[in-house]
Amino acid sequence: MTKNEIADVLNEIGVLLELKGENPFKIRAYQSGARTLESLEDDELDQLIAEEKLGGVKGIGKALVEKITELHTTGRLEFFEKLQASIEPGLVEMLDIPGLGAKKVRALNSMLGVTDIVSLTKACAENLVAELDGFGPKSQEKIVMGIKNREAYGKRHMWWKAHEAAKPILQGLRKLSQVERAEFAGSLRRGMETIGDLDFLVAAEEFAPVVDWFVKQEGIKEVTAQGETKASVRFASGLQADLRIVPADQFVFALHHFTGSKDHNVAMRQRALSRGLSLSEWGLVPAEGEGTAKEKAEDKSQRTPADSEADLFKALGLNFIPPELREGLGEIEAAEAGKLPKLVELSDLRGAFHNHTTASDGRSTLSEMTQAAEVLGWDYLGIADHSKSSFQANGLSEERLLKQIETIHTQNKEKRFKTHVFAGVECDILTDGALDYEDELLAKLDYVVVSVHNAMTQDEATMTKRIIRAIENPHTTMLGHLTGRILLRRESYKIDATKVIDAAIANRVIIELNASPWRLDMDWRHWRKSAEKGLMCCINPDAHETEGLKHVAAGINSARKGWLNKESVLNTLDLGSVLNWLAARK
Ligand code: DGT
Ligand code: CA
Ligand code: CA
Ligand code: ZN
Repeated sequence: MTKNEIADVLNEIGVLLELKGENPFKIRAYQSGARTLESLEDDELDQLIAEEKLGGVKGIGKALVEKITELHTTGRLEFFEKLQASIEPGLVEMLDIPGLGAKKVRALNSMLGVTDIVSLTKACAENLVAELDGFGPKSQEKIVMGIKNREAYGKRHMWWKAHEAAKPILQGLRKLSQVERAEFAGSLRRGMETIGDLDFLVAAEEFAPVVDWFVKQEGIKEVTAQGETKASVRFASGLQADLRIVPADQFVFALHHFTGSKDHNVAMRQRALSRGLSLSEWGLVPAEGEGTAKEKAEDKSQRTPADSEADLFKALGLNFIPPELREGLGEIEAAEAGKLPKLVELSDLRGAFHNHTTASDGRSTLSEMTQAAEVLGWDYLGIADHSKSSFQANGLSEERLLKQIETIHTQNKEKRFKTHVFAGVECDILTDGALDYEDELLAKLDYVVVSVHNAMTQDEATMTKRIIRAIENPHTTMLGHLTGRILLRRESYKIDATKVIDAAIANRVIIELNASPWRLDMDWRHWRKSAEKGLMCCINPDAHETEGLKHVAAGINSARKGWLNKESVLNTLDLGSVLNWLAARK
């Protein structure tokens, strides 16, 4: 196990011990042990364990040495497994409700005998939580809302997680000897930020073995439908998946149909009809004449041949429309006029600007992050740790920030990595719109990301004014996560997005597309119009560890859905051009 995976286990042990009402000192030992581990380098940990020197590290006691060593060498920990087994799963599930930490769950359990979300719902309905010490009517209301949201949100899944679950299934399908072609379809293929269910489309010579293979996938809890040409399953994670199998000559039409969206399909069918054609999942055939669309499509002499979706679009007088644009938002008109954008691609990115390190709440060190960026082939990496007011995220004091700037300059000068590091900060926008550091310090940085992290319940006018004031600060380079939303978990703060976007354009401030799969903020629905008005984008992973840098791929999905070409995205520029761009702003 890597140091961060081990730290995850230690943190989880802390939570479980808290649920059990263990001694706070013991709990804190696990939490601080986790933090100490994160601040090490992976090979440093290897070495400390090999030389049996882990006990000498401040913050890691004897009990932790044994547990960390066990996890590091075997990838398992008996103590942890026993602890997990000793706790009611219903209590752990309650931690999912926003605002409920281990301490509160324990209190609800010991004072009201609540053991799961069902009994918690009942206790709230009986007004018992409102009357409880340390809770009250407001927190009861928040819990009730949290449970409701959880049900609504529970029906959808983040694209990143859905994609990770779907990838091996697609690979497996493609390996089956009966399978000629296999693709994702639906919202997964269109790169939506959240996914209702996974859709797989297969062209095969023989269907039954494909269905049989599909319903036996690891983690399936229930096969909800199984037929000759399709199957639907539900995984233990709650994710559902549909499989459809068609003969090879229907594949392109079925792929287009099941990729959707519904609005796009409706508009495409209308376009076909206006040309005397009928478009369906079975094929493109003359609208006139005897028989159903399906029957006509089975007749080779009637159907339009298509080997690829490009052929299908061409048959309707259209340029190829990438799946991300198929939302029924004018893509057909643009394809007809030859005005589709050349969409930005993952391989266009040369770096990214909003990333954290262990200096604040990140879990990888500066050199680990730089090395990971180098492995990705990035020319540059921007470090933007939290500012001092974000104390919960270990935000940097002036002294610590100055020291970090110096470390970065030294690292660049010594050319330890091929990747150049920009010294920045994610500076809190204070409640009145002022920034969290003095101008003199901000001027020492290569760039400044400004973000809202507190007082998120301000009314729309106050929040809008607050953010615009921050945008007008001459040191501000870009605005972080415009709305603060956490997908399927927390709504946006109230904000007049159009006013903020216009202020950003007027002040030549970039708005980031925060590519964290939990955020994807600013939302793709705003980008097309904003970029047309001159807004510049930067696709930022907001990485808190090396793996997080890869999240730019989720940001690329949203950028493409927002019709962005590479000219609108700062981090497609090479190092020299970025330096020029930043210099021109100053
Ligand atoms: P999701 O799963 O809610 O994230 O969204 P999708 O787009 O993946 O929707 P899904 O899985 O229900 O269906 C996949 C595609 O199949 C959908 O985007 C378009 C097509 N489709 C499904 N049902 C209908 C329908 O009733 N009418 C039309 N025009 N298309 C449909
Ligand atoms: Ca779907
Ligand atoms: Ca579906
Ligand atoms: Zn932030």
